[in-house]
Amino acid sequence: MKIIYSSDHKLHDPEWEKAHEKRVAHVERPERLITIVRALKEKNIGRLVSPTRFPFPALYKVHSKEYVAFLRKTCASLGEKDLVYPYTHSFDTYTPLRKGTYKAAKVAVDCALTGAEFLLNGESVVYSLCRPPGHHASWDMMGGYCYFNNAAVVADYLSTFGDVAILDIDFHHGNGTQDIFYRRKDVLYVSIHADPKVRFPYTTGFSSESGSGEGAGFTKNYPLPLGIGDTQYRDVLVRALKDVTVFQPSYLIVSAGFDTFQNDPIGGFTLTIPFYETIARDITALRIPTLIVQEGGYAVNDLGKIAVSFSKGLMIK
Ligand code: SP5
Ligand code: ZN
Repeated sequence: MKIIYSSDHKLHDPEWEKAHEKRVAHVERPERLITIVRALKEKNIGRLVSPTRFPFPALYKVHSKEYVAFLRKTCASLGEKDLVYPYTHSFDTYTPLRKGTYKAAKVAVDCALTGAEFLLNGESVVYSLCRPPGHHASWDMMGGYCYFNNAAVVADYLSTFGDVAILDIDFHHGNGTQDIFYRRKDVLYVSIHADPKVRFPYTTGFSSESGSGEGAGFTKNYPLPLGIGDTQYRDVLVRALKDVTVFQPSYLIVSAGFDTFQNDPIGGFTLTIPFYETIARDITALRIPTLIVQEGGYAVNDLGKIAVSFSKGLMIK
């Protein structure tokens, strides 16, 4: 299995976030991917491949030119130590800009697109280690630690070759991805996440949101109460995978967040490490060419083991 990775993600280090006007340590740190890559190497899992640089048109299908330019210019104006929360194009106080944020976010998109290119060339499963994550970013808004929506860019790109399903298993609802495809019938969005009444992003991800216009019926939301464990999660996963099967996509993109893990510092489900192998096996059993796009997951001490467990499930023939 090819694993797409660039150390350029380290250019983005949010360091702290604002919580009730106080600075608290940020959980979306470079250590997340560093520890995942170290664990995969130690266990000899997959083959690391560097991303190639893609031209901008694919990005402009999902994000406005004005937004992309805003990110580029704002980051370029910053000094090494600066950390700013912009007043426009941002919907929370968790998603700061540093000097290197724009470059890291662009490379994360390139990681996803490079993975897609391998699918088009006949690979069955590819794992793109994207960071910063993407599924909360919409047309012209950053938020939820996300700047460019890696999964959405790649879904739109692949949709020119056939129908695409996105399965979002991050702990949080992917409001950005949902928004981008809400009116489309050629990209199915299916998400399993924590009840938005009690967890970020709070305003989207309810089961009543199911798409609109031509896209009616092509968005599916499965919000779950806090505390859910492996067994209950699997029941819902099987239902979500049924939705994917019925849609018969040419390509499947998985927005894979590991913040569903029992010890995640900002999560609230109780999934165990071995269960990630089961999730991956259930996904690959569909036999659809699949791109895994890394989203969240903040239990830095366990992320390596989780990624190893998940990857083992991906590689079962
Ligand atoms: C991609 C992804 O998983 N984004 C998650 C965004 C959730 N942000 C809201 C959580 C804010 C909680 N801040 C807690 C600080 C703990 N030190
Ligand atoms: Zn998340």
